[in-house]
Amino acid sequence: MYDIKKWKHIFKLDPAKLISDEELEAICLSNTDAIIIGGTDEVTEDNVFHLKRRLNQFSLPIALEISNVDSVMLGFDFYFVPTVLNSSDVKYHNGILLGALKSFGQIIDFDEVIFEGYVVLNPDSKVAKVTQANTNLTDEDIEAYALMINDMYKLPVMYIEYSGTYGEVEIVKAAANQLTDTQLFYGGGISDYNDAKQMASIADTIIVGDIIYKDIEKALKTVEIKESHK
Ligand code: 1GP
Repeated sequence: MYDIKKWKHIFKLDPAKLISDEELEAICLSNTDAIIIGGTDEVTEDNVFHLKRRLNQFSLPIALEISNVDSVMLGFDFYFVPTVLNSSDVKYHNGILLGALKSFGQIIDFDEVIFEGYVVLNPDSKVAKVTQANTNLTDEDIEAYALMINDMYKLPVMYIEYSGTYGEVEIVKAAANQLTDTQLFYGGGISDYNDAKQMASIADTIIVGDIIYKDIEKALKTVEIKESHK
């Protein structure tokens, strides 16, 4: 069984975006710790299935981050289930989850399910718009969310999500300083090695997404942060 606590670096692939076989192979052989398949919109059973099938030839762990119930399927090593704590719509707290449990509750292997306490912070991102997230948060708000996740909900993962833009270091530090048990994921705007190194020095795990589709070489360089953590 894989130990997600040891993961320092994850590539997140959007099933709605095109990636060549060569690029996919480079991503999978890059020494990243895992692949997440996830996106905000146009995530369908069809495009998740096809991307997963292309990934099956590689031996690294593959997780599905669930954004809608229709695109959930068997065969993943992990299922990451977000709860967006600063969303103003209960659907993104537990509404999608309720639907998923009604459909799959009896067959879920809960050892494969990782509940992620999301805080979405880029107001211009699709995820912020879709979830109607209140992104106007102070360091104190972030600290309180971290306490909520670590000490009250006791979730395994807190995910600071700046999707599409590089985040504020002080905000990420504010979260990191409160967490004693919960693993801190940081994602958003990591576009080169230096960004990756900076966020990897604060968060437990960094998630690299968009740059894969914009500059694959730069994306691959971000994995080198693992060398300094050995
Ligand atoms: C998105 O946190 C991930 O959910 C990664 O963000 O696409 O901006 O790299 P980017």
